[in-house]
Amino acid sequence: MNNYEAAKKRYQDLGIDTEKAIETLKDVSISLHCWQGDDVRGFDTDPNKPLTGGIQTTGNYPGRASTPEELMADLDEVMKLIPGRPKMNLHASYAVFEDGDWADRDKLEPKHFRKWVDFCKARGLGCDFNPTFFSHEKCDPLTLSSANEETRKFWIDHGKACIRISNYLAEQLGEKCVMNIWTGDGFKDIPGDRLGPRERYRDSIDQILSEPFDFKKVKPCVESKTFGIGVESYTTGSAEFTLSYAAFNKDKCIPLMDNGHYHPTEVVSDKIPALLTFFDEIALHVTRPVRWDSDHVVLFDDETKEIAREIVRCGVDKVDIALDYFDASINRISAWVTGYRNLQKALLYALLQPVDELKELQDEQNFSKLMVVQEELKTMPFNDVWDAYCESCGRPKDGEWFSEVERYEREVLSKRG
Ligand code: RNT
Ligand code: ZN
Repeated sequence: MNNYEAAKKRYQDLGIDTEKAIETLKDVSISLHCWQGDDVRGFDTDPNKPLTGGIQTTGNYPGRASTPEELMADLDEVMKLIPGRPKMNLHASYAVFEDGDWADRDKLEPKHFRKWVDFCKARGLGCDFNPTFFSHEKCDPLTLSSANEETRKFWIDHGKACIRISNYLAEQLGEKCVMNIWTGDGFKDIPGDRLGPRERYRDSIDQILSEPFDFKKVKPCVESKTFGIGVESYTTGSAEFTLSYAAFNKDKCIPLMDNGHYHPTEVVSDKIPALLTFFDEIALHVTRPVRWDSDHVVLFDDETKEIAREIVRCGVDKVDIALDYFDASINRISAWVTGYRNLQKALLYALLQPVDELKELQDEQNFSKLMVVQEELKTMPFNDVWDAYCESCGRPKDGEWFSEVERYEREVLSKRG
């Protein structure tokens, strides 16, 4: 008996079907965030301008992608090394302007994403989308909640353009497009008016969502946040604001939770079933907040496992899963691959839990056995099932992929200027 057969038997004894877990996971799509490859700079404005909106990348590791071609090549390298069903996740700032056909964000058109559609089509990928409400001269610093009507209109027009682009992506690729509305709108210091910006933000989202779209194909979401660097005192799109917006607009919008966007002892794992009590579908950004919203690479850690357990227990089809982190201090391909594999690992780990038994133990108030069973699951031969999963996806197992990242760094990344 090989290792996998032995592991399969051990899980079978607990009533768990490893083959079924493997097959289920192959069909769970996870959005791969293009912005890990170039430190969230994009291609539509000067790449050396500062990042605004309270997000930060730190580190100066060589090899950052600085053209669409480089970013696409890097994504191909990543996809060789990750099992599962990736979906692209683009920001509007990654528009590709062919023949010098530059357009500002309020004038973006589907054609500026034709290159990405070709890229996705050739690889059988769906694509999610994000309007980019940051790192632009029209951030004053507010966007959708700005008191300047001209500024606000510019950003509303950007949002509407992005609905049209999301529609195009969904139609061209035959897969739903999750379009996430996040702004870094907020203030560094104590505001003089907290309500006004929120009323304007609400009206702006209303206007964006008045652009026609088919809610089965395009899934606009609103992402909340507590604070960002430079935006420490007030965030227009707070948790209560965005959640209320989504709850009052269930026919055209869903809530998005980023697990870096809450107070440090709050956990998103617990919020998943809380929201799914009221919403049919929610979206997630999975990241690793180290003491704050630092956007470190996702690890196979306790909270990631717990998030995955809730996704699996509540229903994988109810959660749109995306990665959202950016580390510029290590090899970016390695950062992408490590986080993607870890989230897959956490989902497989969750699919190998005796869900019904745990629920029964809890309902019978057998908390002693509930603890023992959950603890003993931790030393099951999970690694052998993970290996089998990677193999059946035709992707390298742990221990087999990093040398390829080193080769790519030597031959490709280190040659970039
Ligand atoms: C920022 C939000 C947002 C961004 C991306 C680039 O705090 O998490 O989702 O990270 O849109
Ligand atoms: Zn996010």
